[in-house]
Parts: sequence; C-alpha cells; structure tokens
Amino acid sequence: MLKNNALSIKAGSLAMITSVGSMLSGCAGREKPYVERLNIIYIMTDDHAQQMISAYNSKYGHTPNIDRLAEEGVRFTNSFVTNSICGPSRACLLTGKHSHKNGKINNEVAFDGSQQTFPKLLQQGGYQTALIGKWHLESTPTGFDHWEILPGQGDYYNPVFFNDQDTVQRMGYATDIITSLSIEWLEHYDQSKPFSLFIHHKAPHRNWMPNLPDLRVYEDREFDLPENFHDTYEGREAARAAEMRIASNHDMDPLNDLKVYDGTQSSRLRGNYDVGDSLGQYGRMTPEQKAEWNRYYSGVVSDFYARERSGKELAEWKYQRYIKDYLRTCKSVDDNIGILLDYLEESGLLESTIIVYTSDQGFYVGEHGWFDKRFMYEESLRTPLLVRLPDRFSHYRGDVTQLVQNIDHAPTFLELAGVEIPSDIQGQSYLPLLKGENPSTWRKAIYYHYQEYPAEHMVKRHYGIRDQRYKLIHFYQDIDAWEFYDLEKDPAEMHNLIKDPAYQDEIARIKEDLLKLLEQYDDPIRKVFSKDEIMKVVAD
Ligand code: SGN
Ligand code: CA
Repeated sequence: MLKNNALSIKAGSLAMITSVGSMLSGCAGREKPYVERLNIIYIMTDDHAQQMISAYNSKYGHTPNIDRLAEEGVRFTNSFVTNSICGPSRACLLTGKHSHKNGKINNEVAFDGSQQTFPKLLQQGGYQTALIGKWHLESTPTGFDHWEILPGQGDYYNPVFFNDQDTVQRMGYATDIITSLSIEWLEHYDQSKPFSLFIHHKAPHRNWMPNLPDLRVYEDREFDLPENFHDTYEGREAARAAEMRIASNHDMDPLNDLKVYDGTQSSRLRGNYDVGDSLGQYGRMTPEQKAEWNRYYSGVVSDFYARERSGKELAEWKYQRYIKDYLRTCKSVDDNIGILLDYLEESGLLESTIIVYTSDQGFYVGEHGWFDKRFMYEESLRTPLLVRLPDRFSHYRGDVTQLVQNIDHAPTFLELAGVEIPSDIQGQSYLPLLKGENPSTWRKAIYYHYQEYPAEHMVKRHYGIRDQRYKLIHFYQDIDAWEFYDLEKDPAEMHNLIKDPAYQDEIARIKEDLLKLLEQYDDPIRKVFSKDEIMKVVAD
C-alpha cells in the first residue's frame, strides 16, 4: 500500500505548510512551496544507554538498524535529560517543561493530563496522534487519537496492554508486539492528515529479559570492565550511599536480575503464569517458552551454584551476565527498528516521515560499578538522540554538538508541524540544529533536577548545571554536598574538585550561571537555597 501525505494535504493549509516546508528545506519562498508536513515517528526505549549503541560507541553492542538512523540523518552527541527517571522524563517530553513546572517530579505522583501537551497542540494543528507501548505516567493518556499502553512498567513476556475500551493480554515478546501494533496502526491511519506516532518500548528496562531467539547472542564475548568498575566513591558521599552496585546482592539480585533461578526458589522472577501473577517475569511464560528459556539458563544456573564465587570474582561475573542480558534486550529493539524501517520503505512512508530515536534516560552498564540511572553523572544524564530525515534532506547529516535536552522535542515537533510554540514551553526547537546552524541564542548550559528520595536505589535529591566543559551538582535533603567536575580532564567523574583552589574562579562562575538558570526556569528550589548559600565557597 502506498501512502503519501504530500498528495492528500488540503489546499487551505498551504500557506502554513509552505512556511514549515521552507523551515526545514531551507528553500524559502512562495515560488517553490513545499506542499508537505512531515509525519513524525518518535521511538523511545526505556533505559537505553548511549554508550551501548554502536553509532555512539562500538566497544559493546552491535545495533546496525539504529546506526542506520544516524547514517541517514543526524547524531546528537550532547543530548541530555532534565531528570533521569522514567515518568518525569516522559512528562518533560510531553510538555516541553522541566519537572517542577509540569508537576511530575518523580515516578510516584500522577501526571496531570489536563495540562497543555504538544500531542494536544498537534491534534489542534491537524495531526493525528497515536501512542503504543510504555506510558508509566499514573494517569490515562490525553492528546492521542489512539493509544494502547502497558500498565506501569509492563512485562517482557505475554504482556497485558490496555486502551480506553479494554484490556488484552498479547502472547509473545513486548518489543515484537509493540512494533506489530505500531505497523498495524500505520496500515489503517487516516491518510488525509499527517501523523505523529509514538513508539515507546519497554526494553531494555530491568530485569533485562531477552527474547528467546536472542538468548545466546554475545555468549562467547568477554566484555571489558569499565575502568571505574571498582570505584570506591572517594569525595562523592551521595554516590557511596546509592544502592545500585552490581557487586551487591542486595542491590542487584542474582535470582531476579541475573536469572539464576533453579525453578524452586522463592524469587520475584518466579510469579505464576497459571494464576496470572504479573510480578514474576518467568512465571508469565507459557510452558513452551519456559522450556526454551531453560535450555539456555539451566547451564548458567548450574554453573552459578557449582562455583560459589565471591568478592571481586562474583562482581565481575555478575557484570558479564548483566551486560549480556542487557545487550540482548537491546538487540530486540534494534531488530524491530529494522522491521519498522523495512515497512516504512515498502509503504512509501519513509520519505514523508522524520524518525527520532531516543531513550527516556541513560543508564549505567558497569560504570562506577553500577546499574540504574537517576544521577546527574554522564552515563545517566546523557540519552541517545538520532534523527533520520527523508533522503531529500541528505544535506542534513553528521553530528550536532550543541547541548540539547528532552524538553526540546515538544517545540521542535510543533515548529515542524507549523503550530505556534506556546511561550510557556521551556525547551528550544532543535530544527535549526538539524540544518547545521549555530544560533547565538542556543543554550550554553543545561539545568537538571532529580527528586525521588528516599526511594529504590537511594539516590539523594540533587540539582545542577552542566556546560560544554564543567559540571556542578548540589546534593541536598539529608545531605548538603557540592560536587564539581572538569569533564575535559576527568570524563569519568572520579575527582570532585569542589575544594580545589585551582578551580575556585571557575566554580564561582558556574554558580552564577546556575543562579541564572534557576531564575530562568523558575524552579522553587531557589526559594530553599539563597544566593548566598549557593555562592558560599566549600572548604574543609
Ligand atoms: C523498577 C526497577 C528499578 C528502577 C525503577 C524505575 N526495579 O522499580 O530498578 O529504578 O523501576 O525505572 S525492578 O526490580 O522492579 O525492575 S524507570 O525507568 O521506570 O524510571
Ligand atoms: Ca527508564
């Protein structure tokens, strides 16, 4: 079936379309109107670390289909979140505003779906909108003509989906099903309008359950440990207090997270498919799926109990198990992006669609000895961002190095759709960056604020600023600790320089910049910490 919005756009919207087309095409003027509004496909995975995508780092995973998006488009090398946790990140995407403005400051509170979001504005601008996959906002989606979502975190195997009509369990693997549902929607959408489709995968979220065909992928690889795997967190009190260490069996449970479950133990992994216990990922499987699963994992399980590893040896064994399962779940995402791209090509949609690939945040895959996210350190602050553009925009290729954040998608998509960007949106449209421009008004530093504490993983609340070279973080609540990093000299953030005399001028300068961002973004935390408190020099 061939689809082409360009042919079906109504004449009445031509003026607006002309201006939108010229924004992206760069070929201005009425004499050469671009009678088109691009479709938008926004693909977001859950916890996909930038460093695990081969387009960013070829040392670990192999992701040829995701890499293709980079080859046929633009790779953002400095793409960050505003609050490194799922629900808040999704709320920032929808509103184009920081967490303190959209109210979704942590995973617990419900997102207020009555507020302004860009999918609603796109609808008003004539787009049809659809959302498939993970949602995790604790309230019902608004602003989507069609939605089909996983409850909460959702399940890898035989997951339940629901929409405004009913709840259905679908047999199979989450990533495959989300792709099928997305393609099914593309088969039936209203071709008289452009569309915006949000594909939100569950993978590669914890507990990293690979798809059955991928159980043995990477089996013979021995991955290099990150250099700071055995970090002892000197000078970083909040990092030391966090409960996300691979080495700790309290933090990373071998049974649930690494699946060394022998079929009898009491484990969160187990659950029970027969009674519909959704907690146990293994318990959800059918007998056939379990048999296939066990053909691989029984070897892992027997080796684990035969060897009785401890200390460093156990930690390093856990890392190998963890990264392999993690990368296997990433492979299912990559394969499914290949399937989607093939479909878009065959249906003719590829050339009328902009495709964005990103994650709700980054992730630690052994750096600092950790898994999970939440911290403002690089691996979880960063998130992948690749934007594939139709072939006729082939002059927009390569890397964008400016600092972008997840609040920037909303204004970007609105500009692309020719819809006015409301003045209360805090992000900036990155369309000029896609065109290779370097606007003088582009931000010079990003602002970050994480506030889910006390909670799982025990990462203390913190806010901070990062520019192209330096990072300043203030951990607060049951702690009062400042950290400062020179990312050029210390990209792994092992040396907190907050008390280093050589950096005091730089620290004072970046604190001034932080105060400006606190005011610009109007974070109420600025009422808690006065200017004097923030500017105070930290000494022994
Ligand atoms: C679950 C995970 C955590 C994770 C949160 C938030 N535990 O609770 O490790 O930090 O989700 O993740 S699990 O054992 O139940 O998997 S988020 O991506 O949704 O923010
Ligand atoms: Ca996440």
